[in-house]
Amino acid sequence: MVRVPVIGRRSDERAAAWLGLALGISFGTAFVTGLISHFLQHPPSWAAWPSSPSGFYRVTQGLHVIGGLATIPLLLAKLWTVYPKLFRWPPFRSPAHAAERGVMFLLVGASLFQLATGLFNIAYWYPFPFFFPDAHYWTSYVLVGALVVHVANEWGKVRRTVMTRPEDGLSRRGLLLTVAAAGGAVALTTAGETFSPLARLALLAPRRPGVGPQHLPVNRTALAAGVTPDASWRLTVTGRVDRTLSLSLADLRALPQHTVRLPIACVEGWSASGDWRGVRLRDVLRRAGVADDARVRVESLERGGRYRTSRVDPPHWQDARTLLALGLNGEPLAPDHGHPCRLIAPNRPGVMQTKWITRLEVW
Ligand code: HEM
Ligand SMILES: Nc1nc2c(c(=O)[nH]1)N[C@H]1C(S)=C(S)[C@@H](COP(=O)(O)O)O[C@H]1N2
Ligand SMILES: [Mo]
Repeated sequence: MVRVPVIGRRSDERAAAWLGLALGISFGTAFVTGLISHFLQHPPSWAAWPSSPSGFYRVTQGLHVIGGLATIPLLLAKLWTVYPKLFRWPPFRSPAHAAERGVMFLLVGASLFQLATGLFNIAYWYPFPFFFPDAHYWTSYVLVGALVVHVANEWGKVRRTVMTRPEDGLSRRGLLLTVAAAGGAVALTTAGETFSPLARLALLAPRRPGVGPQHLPVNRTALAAGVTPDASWRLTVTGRVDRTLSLSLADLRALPQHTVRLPIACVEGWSASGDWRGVRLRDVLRRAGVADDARVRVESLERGGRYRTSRVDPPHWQDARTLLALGLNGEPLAPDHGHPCRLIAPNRPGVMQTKWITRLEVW
């Protein structure tokens, strides 16, 4: 018979309890920030998000991705301290024990799945056959459901641990310090993807502020999107309007121009600010004569692609900072940033800052 290694040493249990507490806080934060990201992109039809504070999504999604990455060492350490329990024999002693283990397997599986798919996604590696956001979204409910049951079961142990002094604190402290240092190192070498003072340390970040055409990263280039705008380009405004508009680039340039400093805040956690120059979206919509409660769909020249359109609700199109940008950082917009015309609005995920706009459909 295979002997299971001795487990349940007090120091291991204490380490597992502290790690569990940290993981609970981190997963809770990831769940909340993840849901914010989901509902910013898919608001219910009766709701609209505010456009302020302008950097809100930049912070929540930065926290989501950087916090999630920093959690990987914690999860690995937690599994290391408890793994003999996962393979204990017999697998079930009673129906209650079977249920408890079922929850454990869901919890471990969902945790590994979330951290692994999240990591692959921001690394632009898609080895899985499913659509990442859908799988990641639904698994987060499984994870949090299992987590709530697990915490209810283990809460007594955690409280005892946190409230009492260790008998053999040294080995536990060593493990916890190592894990904290590893998590901190991950955070420090990725946080610069959104927090520019740390940009030079962002060795592990796939995108960095300041790196790219016009000092801004690009996710999808004009070439990749198959977009080649020419002189015949026009912006049309149609739908629930008093007057249909068809504007050339020269027409747009003849309207009042404004400059705003706003970030692109990608769902993948990176973000970078630019000085955008262009026409206020509300100025164009008012010219067409739209109602105050109007909603707008902006449409790109891009033929396919998931992000060729996005919805703009009243709080965003009425905001003076929301531009149809024609320029960036003192130059005309580069093709990769959406020339001739792209949307830039405060508090909005990067995927909704539509590039190469050619049509505004009002309803
Ligand atoms: C290494 C850790 C993680 C990374 C790198 C990561 C990364 C990401 C990314 C890149 C997105 C944006 C998806 C998109 O809209 O294209 C996202 C969304 C999301 N994440 Fe995570 N994540 C991690 C961990 C977690 C965890 C632990 C949870 C749950 C407890 C979670 C829940 C969510 C939810 C609910 C969304 C919204 C999905 C949607 O828009 O439908 N994530 N995550
Ligand atoms: N038409 C179109 N617009 C788009 C995209 C796209 O694929 N197609 N990508 C979006 C994403 S994911 C991001 S993060 C921002 C990036 O803007 P940038 O390339 O100017 O930095 O553009 C958004 N606008
Ligand atoms: Mo993005």
